[in-house]
Amino acid sequence: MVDQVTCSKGVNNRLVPVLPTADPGEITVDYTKRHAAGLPVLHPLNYSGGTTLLPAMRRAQEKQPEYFKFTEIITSWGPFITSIAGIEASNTARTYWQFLNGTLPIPVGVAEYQPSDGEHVVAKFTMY
Ligand code: B12
Repeated sequence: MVDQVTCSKGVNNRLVPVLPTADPGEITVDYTKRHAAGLPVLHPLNYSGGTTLLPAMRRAQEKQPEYFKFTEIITSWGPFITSIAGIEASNTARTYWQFLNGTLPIPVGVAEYQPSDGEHVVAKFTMY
């Protein structure tokens, strides 16, 4: 049962519901490697039972919103991360948050990607 539904700004500023997911894994967020444009490193921990990256990110945000914050929109491919730590992707500046396993871009979105135990997922603010 869902007791709280938060909303984020979707395409054309429509509000889209962001449903909490049960039993997420744990991640810690390390901002020490962050450069001027922002480069958080997410350290997934305790991955089990089919948990993907997004529920763990939501859980980290719920626990410490002053430390880790992100926004997402729903697209035809699913949830797309539009900002981390207040740093927003921009179509005009052609910037986005890219997700990598070490140095390799992950092949699917954060809602589908399941890191392995101890994997360092890097969220890198970059250009396309
Ligand atoms: C252009 C593009 C991008 C651009 C979009 C920017 C823009 N304003 O155009 C950028 C470079 C930002 C991008 C990023 C990513 N992308 Co991309 N992208 C595409 C591409 C080539 C075309 C999408 C498009 O324009 N569709 C047409 C428009 C009209 O439809 P739309 O639904 O409105 O398009 C939006 C969504 O597609 C969204 N989007 C783009 N990529 C992704 C990925 C995910 C997971 C989600 C949820 C949304 C999303 O951005 C579009 C513009 O707003 C597709 C491949 C394809 N041919 O479809 C891959 C594709 C969708 N992307 C993919 C991936 C994996 C990613 C990343 C996760 C890569 C990464 N390692 O970080 C990131 C998203 C990270 C995040 N922040 O959540 C995969 C998804 C595979 C899957 N099964 O989930 C695809 C299919 C490419 C591939 N074959 O690997 N992408």
